[in-house]
Amino acid sequence: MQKRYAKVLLSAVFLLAITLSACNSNSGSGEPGSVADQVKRQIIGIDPGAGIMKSAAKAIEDYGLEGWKLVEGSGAVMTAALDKAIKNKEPIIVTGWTPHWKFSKYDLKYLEDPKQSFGGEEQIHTIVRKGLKEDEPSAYTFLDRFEWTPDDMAVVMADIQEGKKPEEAAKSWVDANPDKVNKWLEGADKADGHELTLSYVAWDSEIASTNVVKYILESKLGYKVNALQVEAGPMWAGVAGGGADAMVAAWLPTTHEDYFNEFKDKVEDLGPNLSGTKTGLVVPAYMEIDSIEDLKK
Ligand code: PBE
Repeated sequence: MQKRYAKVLLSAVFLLAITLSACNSNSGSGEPGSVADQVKRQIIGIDPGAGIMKSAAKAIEDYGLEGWKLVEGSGAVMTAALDKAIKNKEPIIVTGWTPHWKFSKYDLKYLEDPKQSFGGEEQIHTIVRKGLKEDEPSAYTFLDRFEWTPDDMAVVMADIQEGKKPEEAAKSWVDANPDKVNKWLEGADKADGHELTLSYVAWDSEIASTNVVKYILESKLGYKVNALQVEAGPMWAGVAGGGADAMVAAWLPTTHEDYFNEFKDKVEDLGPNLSGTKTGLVVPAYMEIDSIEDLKK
């Protein structure tokens, strides 16, 4: 008899719990359960100097997301937060970009951006210091020709994500793609130990590209390369001021628009090294929203 009583009680508690959690997931402005409340009106950002932070702040403005906060951190902190949320099947909104390994590891989607706060199509450009052409013609020739695809970059990023050292991942890709690499190097002489500095930011996409370029400059052209990891502002300022020789991490025309406008007269833009990038707000596919506009609900 007592056992039966306990069973009924348990069922009742269970039912109550289900009912409560169903009420909780009701959506509606400001009610507990709206996406805004579920994510505590937070967008998980990256390093404050990243162009995507400016675009995300603009999105908060453009879409009238009052009370929303863009949380500063880093690329690594952002992917750690994403990983944790997905493991717990929790909602999360992050600043995201393509190419990035997170899209092959997790089922994610970009929120539509009808107001184009994140801009339209863009490319990653190679930017060098003025005078590099005369001072280091071999490096200049290669850097001018260096151009690869999001799929190429994805291979390097995936290797690094799976635990390979960036230098090793770069070497594997270069060894596996001699035709591409040799084309970039045609007519470029060996530079016998000349020193070069590449500036970059620790974004996963740029860790991949910078390591590939460094490896080619060193192993094929004989340079000694210092890969200088800095924030976005110093990355641009370094090339403009001559402290760095080059960088392959300029997202244009939108993401690094401010930096470009500030430094364009002091650098040389060698054009795109990769086309087909995207930036925006990214969520796990299990979240039931599709557009940045849905965040207002
Ligand atoms: N990113 C990756 C950078 C450029 C490369 C999109 C995070 C940014 O400045 O936002």
